[in-house]
Amino acid sequence: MDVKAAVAYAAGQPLTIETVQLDGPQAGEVLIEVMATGVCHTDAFTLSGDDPEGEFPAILGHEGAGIVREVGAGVTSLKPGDHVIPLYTPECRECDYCLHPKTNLCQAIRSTQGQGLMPDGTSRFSLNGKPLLHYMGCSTFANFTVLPEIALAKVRSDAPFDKICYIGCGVTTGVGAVVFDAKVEPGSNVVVFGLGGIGLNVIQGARMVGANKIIGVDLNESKVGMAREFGMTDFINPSNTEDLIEAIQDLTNGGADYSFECIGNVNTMRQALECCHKGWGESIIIGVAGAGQEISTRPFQLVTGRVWRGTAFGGARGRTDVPKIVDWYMDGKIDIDSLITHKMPLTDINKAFDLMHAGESIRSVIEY
Ligand code: NAD
Ligand code: AHE
Ligand code: ZN
Repeated sequence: MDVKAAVAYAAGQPLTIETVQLDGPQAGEVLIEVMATGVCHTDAFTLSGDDPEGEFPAILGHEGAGIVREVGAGVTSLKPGDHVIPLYTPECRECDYCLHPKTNLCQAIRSTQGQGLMPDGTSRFSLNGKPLLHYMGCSTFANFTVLPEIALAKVRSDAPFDKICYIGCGVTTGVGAVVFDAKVEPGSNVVVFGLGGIGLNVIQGARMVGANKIIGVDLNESKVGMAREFGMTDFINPSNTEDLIEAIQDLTNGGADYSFECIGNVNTMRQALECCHKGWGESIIIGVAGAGQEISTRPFQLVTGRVWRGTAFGGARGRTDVPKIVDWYMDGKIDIDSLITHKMPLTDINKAFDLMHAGESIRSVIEY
């Protein structure tokens, strides 16, 4: 079938709106109509050329919501009409990773997904007979896409697509990092580096679990108002602060119980570790850093009890946890609406990237 898509032809180039061809679902696969998709910083990261796995031409986008239109042979858990959220971290419930209690990183289809291909090693998308690559197993910058059954969370049908698409990445990553990975205890002091689409969700996750101080760190002061509405108690702009670590230690009686790096900068990753409390503070890396970049610190920081770790998709097991997060939204436990600062049609998708780079948006959502 013909579908509308924003094609990334090469790193550093704007996306091009095209009519491309999409093959139907093969065995174990599902065709969905994408109703809405968010634009995440990771899409911009891959488009910039910094992603070691970034291959072109590809159809980017990994933060969508849609409706099942057709299922391939052997699909049992979904049927046409079901509402779904695509999962870049699938949940097969059978691999060693899914069966291990300490990770959400299902590896059932990870190698082909990283190459921009479906599990059988081919692409469903093409243009003029030449294949186009999938992205993060989702490719939501197209109004129809095909995914494996294990990479779709079935969600309630009364939830609005233009809001719950954000649960496909940013909301789950931020809130989940607090709830599923760090397991932040009530009364903890939390520091959040980066008050963008991820950091604000960390803040609302920290508020939800009853954190004490929630300290935001950002260079862009225009983020402060929204961050306070989401639960930030204190703000530090590093460009006005002589010693950031000392400022955080002063606010937290010696250091953070938990810090979250939501920028993707290896220097702030180091600061996020070193602002943690001696003996027990844990720093969780969420931000994605470019090819070739490395983190460093004095090993003494870890010897003296600080813990450095990371999280993907907030530690959520998608088919199990994403429907619950949709319920949290529908029950008013988390706010998504205020974070969606811009909406636009697919034809304007490059504006979403411009707004993100200018620091003017939290989330832009494309509605098909
Ligand atoms: P964003 O652009 O919305 O937010 C980034 C924020 O960081 C902005 O407010 C910006 O002003 C601030 N910032 C930039 N440089 C800074 C600095 N040196 N010091 C202080 N603040 C600074 O991006 P986002 O969508 O929130 O994504 C954040 C990061 O998380 C990205 O690297 C993205 O790729 C990554 N991410 C990771 C996962 C995961 O599963 N691990 C999921 C989604 C996104
Ligand atoms: N492909 C990159 C890394 C990109 C990355 O870290 N992706 C995160 C999700 S970001 C969502 O916005 C992730 O889930 N990683 C785990 C995984 O298995 O991809 C690289 O460096 O190669
Ligand atoms: Zn993302």
